[in-house]
Amino acid sequence: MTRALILGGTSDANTLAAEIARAGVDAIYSYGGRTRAPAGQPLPTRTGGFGGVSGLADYIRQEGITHVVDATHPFAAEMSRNAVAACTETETPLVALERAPWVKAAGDHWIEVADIAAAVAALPETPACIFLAIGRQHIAPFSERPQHAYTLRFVDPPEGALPFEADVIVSRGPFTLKSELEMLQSRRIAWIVARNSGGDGARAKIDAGRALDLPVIMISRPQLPERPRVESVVEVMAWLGHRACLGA
Ligand code: 3Y8
Ligand code: NAP
Repeated sequence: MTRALILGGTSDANTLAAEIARAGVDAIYSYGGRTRAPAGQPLPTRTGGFGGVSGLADYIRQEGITHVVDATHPFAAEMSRNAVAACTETETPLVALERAPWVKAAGDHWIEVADIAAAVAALPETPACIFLAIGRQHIAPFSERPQHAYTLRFVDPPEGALPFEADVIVSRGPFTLKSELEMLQSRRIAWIVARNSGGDGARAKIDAGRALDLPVIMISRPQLPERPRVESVVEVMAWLGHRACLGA
C-alpha cells in the first residue's frame, strides 16, 4: 500500500498535492517552515525539519513511508541531499520532481555565476538600482557593496534590521510580466540578481528584464547527488502507480 512523503514548498509540489489528493493516494505534504502562512494543501501536512538524515530516516520508518517525492526547490540543496541519504539508508524509493533550469534566450543579457559570492563580485562598481530577487536568507553578502540602491522581495515582512539599507517588497508570487515590468520601471532597476529556479512561478522577472534590456546576474543551481528525476507531475503520478487527471 502506497504511503508517500512529499517534500514540498514549491508551486510544482502544490500541483502534485492536488493530483495526489484527487487520486486518493495516502500521502503527507512537508514544509520546512520558512514562511509564516504557507499555502494550504489538500493533504495532511507537517512543518519543520526532520532533524537531519537520521531524523528523516526515523520519520520514514515510523510513518511507514513507502515512497518519497522530493518536490523542493532546486536551491533547497540540503533537503535534497538528506532525502537521497535517508532513502538510501532506509531503501525507500525516491524520485525528484525538478523543473528544468531557465535557458538564456536571444536578447537575454545574463552574467552566469556559481554562487552568491560570485554574484556580489559581478555587480558594477558605479552605484546602481539593483533588484535582489533571491529572497531573505542569503542577502547579507551584498552589504559588501553598500554603494547600490537595493530592492529586495520577501515572502513575509522582514523581522528585525536588514544587513544593509534596502527597500523591501513583500510578495509571495507567482508574479506576472505586467507587474514585474511595472515594478522594475517604477524603481528604475538597472540590474537584476536571480537564482536559476526554473519553472513559471518566478520567470516573469527574467522576461521583464529581457524586455527592458537589463543585465541579469544569474546564479546557477547547486550540484545535487545523482537521484531519479522527472520534470512533470504526470510522471510522478505514474511513478506512484496512478493516472493523473492533468489534461489526461
Ligand atoms: C516556504 C511556500 C505557490 C508557490 C510559490 C516556485 C514559485 C513563488 C520562485 C522572486 C523569487 C525565492 C523564494 C521563490 C519562488 C514560488 C513558490 C517560489 C523565490 C514559497 C513557500 C515557501 C517559500 C520559501 C522561500 C525561501 C525563499 C524562496 C522567496 C508557501 C512561497 C526568492 C527563491 O523568508 C524566507 O525564509 C523565505 C525563504 C526559501 C529563498 C530565500 O532564501 O529567502 N522561497 N517560498 C516553503 C517551506 O517552508 O517549506 O509559503 O506557500 C514557495 C514559492 N517560492 O505557487 O504558492 O518556484 O515554486 N521563493 C528563489 O530565489 O527563486 C522568489 O521574488 O522573484
Ligand atoms: P534547505 O536549505 O535545503 O534545507 C535546510 C533544512 O531545512 C533541511 O535540512 C531540513 O531540516 C529543512 N527543510 C527544508 N525543506 C524542508 C521540507 N520541505 N520539509 C521539511 N524540512 C525541510 O532548504 P531551503 O532552501 O531553506 O528551502 C526550505 C523550503 O522552502 C523547502 O520546502 C523549499 O522547497 C522551499 N523553497 C526554497 C526556495 C529556495 O530558494 N531555497 C525557493 C522556493 C521554495 P532537517 O535537516 O532538520 O530535516
